[in-house]
Amino acid sequence: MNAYIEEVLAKVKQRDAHEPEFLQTVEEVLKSLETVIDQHPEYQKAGLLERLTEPERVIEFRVTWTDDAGKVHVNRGYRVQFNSAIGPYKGGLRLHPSVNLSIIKFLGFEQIFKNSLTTLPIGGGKGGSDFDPKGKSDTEIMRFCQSFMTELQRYIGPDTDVPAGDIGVGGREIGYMYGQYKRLRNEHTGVLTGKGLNWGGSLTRTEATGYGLCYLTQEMLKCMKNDSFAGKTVVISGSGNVAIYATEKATQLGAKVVALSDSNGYIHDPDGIKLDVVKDIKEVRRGRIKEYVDAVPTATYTEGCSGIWTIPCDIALPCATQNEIDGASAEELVKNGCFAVAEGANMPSTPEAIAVYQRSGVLYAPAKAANAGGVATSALEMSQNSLRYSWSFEEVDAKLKGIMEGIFHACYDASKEYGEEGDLMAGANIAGFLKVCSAMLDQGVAY
Ligand code: NDP
Ligand code: 2IT
Repeated sequence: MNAYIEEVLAKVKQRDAHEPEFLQTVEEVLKSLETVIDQHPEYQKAGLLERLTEPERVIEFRVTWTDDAGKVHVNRGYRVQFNSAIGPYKGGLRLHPSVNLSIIKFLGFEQIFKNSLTTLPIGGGKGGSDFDPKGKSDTEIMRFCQSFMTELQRYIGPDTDVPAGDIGVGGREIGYMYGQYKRLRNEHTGVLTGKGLNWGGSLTRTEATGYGLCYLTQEMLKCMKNDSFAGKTVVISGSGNVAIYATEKATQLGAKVVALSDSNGYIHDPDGIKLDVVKDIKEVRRGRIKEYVDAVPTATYTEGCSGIWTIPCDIALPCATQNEIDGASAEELVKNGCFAVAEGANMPSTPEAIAVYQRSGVLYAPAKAANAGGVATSALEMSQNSLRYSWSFEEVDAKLKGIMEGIFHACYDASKEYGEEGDLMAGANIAGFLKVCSAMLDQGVAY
């Protein structure tokens, strides 16, 4: 390995030894940059890799809130402002009991390169809390969000840092947080994205990550295999925002989606998922995916998550969470005929799973390229807020499609230019990295 990369990796592993998810993504990205680093000695001179792997700012804070019975709870809140070279920090907020600094740093690090790939002027950040929204009443969610924002508002702003949704944060939570920001700051600005359509939100933002995932996948299938979604069987994990709109677009493009999941188990509907049933369960009633079989008795429900990857499919779209496909699940997918994997979730494939895809010639669209449609549309929401204007659904959708096709080609071209033609993981890392590096070099170092 290149000596500079080796040295930086060793330093990060020593300094952040207790952050396995962060180390996983840093290792993946740095290892794919070997040729670039060899060709650009000026990066080492400017300490670029050391600077890139250390967040500009990490904010950790107490979030105190009261439940409906009057009991006081304390959670931990985070915002990692990772890199502002190309624009204000931008990235989602995750509310899930598993949230810790390692997870927020891995998501923030990925976000730097993803946001760079969108071609829009946004830096990388991420935040969240170990608060568990499951089983909480609306008023408990509201009090938590208000308390979280009471502290977070000190550090964010429309030109500084613009959070959005991620796992556990959708329109309801963004609304409560926005209301509190406005109350405290007396400002109606684009400080959050994913807002409601009546108060500054963008059409297509709700659909954007899932739709964008399918637009990029469709372009990959067309350009690398002269193929398309039409007539394909698709397995999608998760049943949240990304999974639902990936199902909708894949179906519109002629595929049959046969499985969805949540953290308890998965449903298999060989006739094709009825999305109106899923939307009613998940978006209206906030229920569990197993309720699908009550409405569609010909479908089956199985407890446990990883079994979903044993269902035969042509295309797999993991849209739940990190490390949900391990080496063994990847082997299962390949054995059953899967020829393309595109990641809606962030880092859903373990390094062992990625090695299986690469060994088996599976087309692989990595998360930072494939799921960039959400944040790209967030950046379009910021533009509309600055303009005090709003574009139609069709206008935003067309921009999203153009951006996703452009991301595929930027990744493909970079993979070719740096001697790894068709390796979209290397291409995404390289293309994302080069733009951030050039911005960092332009802006100098603080002495
Ligand atoms: P949601 O909260 O809407 O849905 C998350 C889904 O994933 C749920 O079905 C949930 O099941 C499941 N899930 C979450 N954690 C786990 C876990 N530990 N094990 C198994 N299943 C789990 O989130 P999103 O759809 O917004 O996010 C899904 C993924 O997409 C995440 O990786 C996120 O980072 C990524 N992403 C999201 C974007 C967005 O715009 N929202 C943009 C780009 C990426 P359950 O209900 O049981 O928890
Ligand atoms: O992982 C992601 O890109 C997101 N959760 C969306 C971030 C955003 O700012 O829209």
